[in-house]
Formats: sequence, structure tokens, C-alpha cells
Amino acid sequence: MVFESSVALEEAFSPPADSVLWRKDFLMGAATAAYQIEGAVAEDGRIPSIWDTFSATPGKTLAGDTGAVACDHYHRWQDDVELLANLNVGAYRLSISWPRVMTQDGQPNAKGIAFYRNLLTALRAKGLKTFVTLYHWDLPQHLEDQGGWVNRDTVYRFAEYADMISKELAGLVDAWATLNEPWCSAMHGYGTGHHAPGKQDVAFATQAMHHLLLGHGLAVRHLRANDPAAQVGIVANVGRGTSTDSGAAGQRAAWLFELQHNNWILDPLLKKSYPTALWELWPGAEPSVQQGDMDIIGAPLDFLGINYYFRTNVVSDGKHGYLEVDLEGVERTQMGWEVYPDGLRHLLVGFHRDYPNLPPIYITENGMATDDEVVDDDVNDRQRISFLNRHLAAVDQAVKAGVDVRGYFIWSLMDNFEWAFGYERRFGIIHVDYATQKRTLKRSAKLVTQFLAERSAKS
Ligand code: IFM
Repeated sequence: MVFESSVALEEAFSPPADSVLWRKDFLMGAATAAYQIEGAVAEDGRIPSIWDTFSATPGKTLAGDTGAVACDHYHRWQDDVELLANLNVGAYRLSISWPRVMTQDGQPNAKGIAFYRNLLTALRAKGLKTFVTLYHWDLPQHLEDQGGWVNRDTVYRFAEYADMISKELAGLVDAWATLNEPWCSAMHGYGTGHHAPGKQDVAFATQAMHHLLLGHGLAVRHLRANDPAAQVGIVANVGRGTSTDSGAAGQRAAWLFELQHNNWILDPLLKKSYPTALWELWPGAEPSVQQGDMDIIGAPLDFLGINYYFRTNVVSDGKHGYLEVDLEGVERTQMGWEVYPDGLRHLLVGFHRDYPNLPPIYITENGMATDDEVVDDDVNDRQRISFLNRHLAAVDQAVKAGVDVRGYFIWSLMDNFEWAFGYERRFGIIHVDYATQKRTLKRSAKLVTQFLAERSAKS
């Protein structure tokens, strides 16, 4: 089910006069990730990643789509930087493909590194701030062959990669994020199997999560040592859980949902411990943790990236867990996700209340998929415009409630490879025709551009 016509649409991008969005120091940006846009998977020494393997396996992605070509950004990056800069945004969030920059024997791959050096240099020359994620899900396949994130050894390989690439690119990055959405890497990669490498064991997922977070902590040390002027953080996807059952069982289900999605990551990072209720939810799946690990994981952060998309309604499963039950008659996106802006405000205010050492926040991803079509060179993505308006209003409310949110990145700069959903789901504010690689600005992109021009013209 998609957009319901009863929902009020705002055709303009129109933050109220007192919104934080008008502040010139509130960073507005757009985001992408390497495997989703680059293509060129076998060029210039890039080695296979788990997503190459997974997407080439029949039945794993919609229509068998792979990232082999994607948006061909590897070849078109100069035009894409031009498009991005013309949007008037202040920042671009991208990720580095680990398999592109490091050989199988752990040596730097000069050609792959040159790609990012050129890209970051061009972005900087356009006055854009660079937010760079080290790991957005594309583990080199040879490491997965040794057990991937379930194997503690991968932690040390990741730290070596972080060390090498931050030496190579020091001075070109404003903000480093170690990981994008460890929840998805751990749970979808090793628990549900919806993502690469497609394993299905919750004990693998919890061990993978511990190793991802430990890898994060070790990477933080290298990033700080090699690029002291840059900010260092991590990006977590968070979910709002509520229950139509107002009784104790329903409320516990909603609490457990958020514990499993949010606190599983934020507690180790900000409190140096895992929530123990997780091990009641997943009996026997407590990860193996060595002495000193939690101190490494809990190293201070300069920022926390928050990715928010939707709310989930849950009820008790009658045992230790919860069941997801779709609400009827709510507005949804092309992904089937509920549009629920207040969840973002609620979560931000809650994190501010619950974590005394919460670092400054960037909303590193927010956006929606729609089945956009180009008609006469125009893409009228009205629902996305309304979505962005409402989520930005939620951010503004959180800021007014005292949360230190410093910026917002639209997911995504352009339509791209949406993982298991292939190319059908379009998240971009720029439309991509995959047959011709033509880029067309959607109305959302034009309105954001116009707003940012107005903002910078204000005294
Ligand atoms: O496309 C993804 C992105 O890679 C990670 N966060 C969620 C987005 C939409 O599903």
C-alpha cells in the first residue's frame, strides 16, 4: 500500500520561520553508499565483496539485480559532484568500498584509493563537507570465507583497513563514521539472512554485532591518530516501536522492540554494556566478550549518526518476544514502511534523556522510496516532499526540546541499488534511468535547492 490521498500534501519545501533549518550552520546534505552507486565491481583491482556474491546468487535480490553497474558513479563521479554541488547542500555523505582500496593480502590498492582521493578533493573544491563511512556493508568476500564478522579476526582486519585508509585520505575528510548501521550488518547479514552474507543464526548475529562494535572501537583509535582534525563517529539505524495493546504485555513488547533495535547498539557505545534483557529475548546467544572489549567499544565519540525511517507496531508473542503486526490505514512508502515523523522526534528526545554522554547528532539518513516516473523531464515526487517537510519538522521539535542535532542528510542523493530490493525501490531526490544513466532532478531536489539558496541569501 502506498500514499493515501487523504494525507495533506505540502507542495513546497517550507520550514517555518523559526525552524532550525534556517540556521546556516545547520548542515544539510545528501547521502549514498559505495556498493549502491559505484558499479565497476571488477575494475582497477577491486576484489569481490559479500554483496557481489550474495546478489549473484539466484533468489537473493528482486529480479536478480546486482550492483555490478548500479549508477556507474565510478565513471561518472565528476558529473555527479557537479549535480550535487548545484543542489546548494553543504555536505555529502559517501562510503568507501573496502574491497576497492585494499588487496586480498592487506596492501593498499593505489588505483582504488586514487578514486576516493580525487572524489574527496573535488568535493572539497566545491566547498562541500565530506562525511565518509568506512564500512557500509561491503565486506571483502575472502574475509567472509574465513567466517566474516562472526570471526574475531575480521575485527583486526577492519582496524588495519581503517588505519591504512585514514593515513591515505587524511586531511580530505571532515567526519569519519566507522560503520553504517551495524544492526543491519549483524541482524540481516547473520540473523535473518535477508542481506549478505545471508547467514541465519541469531547467535551469529550477536557475535557479529560484538565484533562490528569492537572493530569500530579499534578504528576510532586509528582515525584519531591519523586524522586528528576530523570528527569521528558511527552511524546507527534506529526504530520506533509502539503497540496497539496498551496493556503491560503490549508495552513490554514495544520496549523490547526498541531495546533490540536501538539499545543493543547504543548501550555498548555509550554505557559500555549490553542490555541484559537481550539474552532473555535470545537465550543462548550471548556473545563471547573478552576483557577490555567494552572499554574499546565505548571510546568517546565526536558525533552519533542517526538513520531513521519508520515505526513498527508490535504485540507480545506470548513468550519472551514480540510479533510485528502491520497497522491498517496508515500512510506507507514504496518499501511498505509507515511514514511516522513523530517517531524521529520521540527517539531523539529519548536518547537525549537516557544517555548523559550523548554526543552531537547528525541525522545521517532519512528519506523514502517512491515509484517515481519521469514525465516530460519532470518527476513530481509530492509524497517525498511532504515526507521531508514533516521529518525536518520533527528534527526541529527535537532541537527545541534540547537535543543537539547539527545536520540532516537526505537518503539518497540519487536512486540506487536498494540491496535485496534491487533497482525497483527509488529513494533518490535525483532520478536515475538505469538504461541510459540519465539523471533527472526530481521536484524534491529542486525545492531543497531553492530553499538552500534562500537560506544562504538571508542576512
Ligand atoms: O539504502 C539503505 C542504506 O544503504 C542504509 N540505510 C537504509 C537505506 C534504505 O533502505
